[in-house]
Amino acid sequence: MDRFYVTTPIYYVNDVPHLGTAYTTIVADALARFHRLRGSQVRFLTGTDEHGEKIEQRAKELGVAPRAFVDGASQKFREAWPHLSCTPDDFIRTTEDRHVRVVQDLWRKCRDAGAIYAGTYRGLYCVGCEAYYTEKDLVEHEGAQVCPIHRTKPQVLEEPTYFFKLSAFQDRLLAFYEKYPSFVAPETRRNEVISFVKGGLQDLSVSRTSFSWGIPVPDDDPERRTGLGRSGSDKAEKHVMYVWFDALTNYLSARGEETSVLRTTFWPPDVHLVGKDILRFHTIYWPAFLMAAGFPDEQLPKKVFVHGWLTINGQKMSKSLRNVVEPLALARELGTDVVRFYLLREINFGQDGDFSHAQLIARYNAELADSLGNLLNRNLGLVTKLRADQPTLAATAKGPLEEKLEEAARTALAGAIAGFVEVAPHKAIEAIWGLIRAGNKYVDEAAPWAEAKKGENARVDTILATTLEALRWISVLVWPVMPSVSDRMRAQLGLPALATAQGTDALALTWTPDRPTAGLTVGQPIFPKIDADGQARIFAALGVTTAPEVPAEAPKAADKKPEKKGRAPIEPAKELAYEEFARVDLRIGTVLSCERVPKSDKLLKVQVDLGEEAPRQVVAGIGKTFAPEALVGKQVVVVANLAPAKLMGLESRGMILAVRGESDADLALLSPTVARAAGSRVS
Ligand code: ME8
Repeated sequence: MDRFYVTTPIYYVNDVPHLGTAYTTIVADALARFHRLRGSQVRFLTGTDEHGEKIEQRAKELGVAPRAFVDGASQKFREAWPHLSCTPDDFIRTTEDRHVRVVQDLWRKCRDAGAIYAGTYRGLYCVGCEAYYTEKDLVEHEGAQVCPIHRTKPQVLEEPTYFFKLSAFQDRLLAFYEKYPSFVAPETRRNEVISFVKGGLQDLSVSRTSFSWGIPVPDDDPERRTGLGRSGSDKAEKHVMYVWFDALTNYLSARGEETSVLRTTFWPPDVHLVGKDILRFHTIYWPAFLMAAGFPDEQLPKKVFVHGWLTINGQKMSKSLRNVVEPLALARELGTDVVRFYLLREINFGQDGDFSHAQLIARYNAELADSLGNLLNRNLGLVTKLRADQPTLAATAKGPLEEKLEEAARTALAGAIAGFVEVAPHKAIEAIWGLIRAGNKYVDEAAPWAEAKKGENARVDTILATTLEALRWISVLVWPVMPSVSDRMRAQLGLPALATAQGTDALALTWTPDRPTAGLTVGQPIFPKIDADGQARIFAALGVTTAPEVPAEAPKAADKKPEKKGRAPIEPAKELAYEEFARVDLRIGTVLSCERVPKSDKLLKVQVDLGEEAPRQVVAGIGKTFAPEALVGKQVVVVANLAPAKLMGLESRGMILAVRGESDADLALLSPTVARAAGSRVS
């Protein structure tokens, strides 16, 4: 039987669960649910990282003993995740005995293999990152050299330490990345890691003596230490482990004791999900520790999937902004599943993404209320209206429309499976929504109300049964992302809630459009539309200001240039449903050649490569700003499905997007910030 072991980072308890940590946990939960749905044996692990200087400092600030502090703080994480429908199989704490034992055992194995030696560390340390830095890692900020993440000056450390011989693993790590190309994903992160390792690895300080809140280094007999090389008093120092040696081992210690079944079943991990901030720890240190302890390559974790960074309404997450997108408050206002859906849908997993309240409401209305909710309510309504008196609805009068919908269902199923397997939940959702869109289109085209008028009852039954079948499939497909929505849909469809069972693949769906009507209930719409008042209420409850918040770097009001007189306020355009926007085919084009249109000072005839067989000719009114030769080789954004038009007798097939300044002679072109293949979709 297949098994699947997925992990999140274990979160530092000096913070509370927030949108960033919720994001990784929700993705892990959706993956775990997908694999459970397929009947695999699944282990989903999360937990808390409770040792280290940062935590010790935080407890001190609060005036409590570290132990009492971590107990309370860890509990907040444990309690938060079920409120987001995240159901980990285990929650590990690094202060638990089961963990401490395994970490010390791993240390002994590394030490006995000669990979740990005693010495003195002289260098820089950022407590915020719990990471060592060299001068060249730092960045300039307000005249000082600071940590690139926390913008604080690192500590200068000089203390006796045990080193891990990371430098000795450089070649084996490179060979490992070569042999297992999928170990680091996405590809760009893999390249980043390889080039970092190729640049040379320094031995890593893996113990600290200047604080005590950590796992004691085992067998740390001062008399046995050699090479610590400082005064006799140092020999009495107690070494605790570097917090990352301790923390990374959680993935191993959660497997339990030698005798535990988990131990054999759930190793190696299938996917470690991590944010890009902790890429190196997971892709360099972690496999190196395991290698040192004697793990063969095939027993190392299979994949570290590195995701991007979330911003909030376009701004970096900060403590004050976090309150506004406190995940549990969002879930209370909008529903847990809506928050899960939005995060998984909106962000291309792996890339940076933005959490925007306005976009959340827009997606909710377009994709949940208008698409999924509409398909369900409309069809149950039609059954009640047209054929409630029938005990069963059977698809006996099938035609090409039914075939098309069945095909769309199969495509959605395959796409959803592929998306989850490749750790791309956004692709899985896109595939599922392909079926939802097809379902709505099908009902419009098949028009059961018109068939009913004609007395074509066999057609009416066929249409209703076919749509109900599509809804049944959808209720299964959405479960990993929206488990409660799936339950509610199924209750209205007269189907039992999904129960996962090991060895039973609930995604082995068969298309059987043949349904009893008993049990079908038109319930409350599961996604009532949110109108402007509703949005205002939600925003008020969450403390979201509708006006964009002033970014920290923005000039203060007094420094601002006075507004130009007579400048009209920006009129908000009429709201556009996402579905409508999605019909605009925006593509990246590369300008191959360009010339002026005779007798026009404004028009340019541009040949653009859109990744098609032949270049497209676009006639663009940008000639007052740009000389033709200046555009060759530039990448632009093209509306590719604009109906062809004739301008001064020349055919134009598309439109190049530009932003107007003061006049037609002051245009700016839109262009990707990094080169993209011609024809890439803009979305
Ligand atoms: O690093 N966007 O814990 P941590 C996306 N204890 N994800 C975010 C995010 C954001 N703005 N902010 C946080 C630690 N995350 C260590 C891990 S593992 C052996 C030890 C998520 O509490 C993301 O997954 O700082 C990131 O890697 C993690 O939270 C960091 O959590």
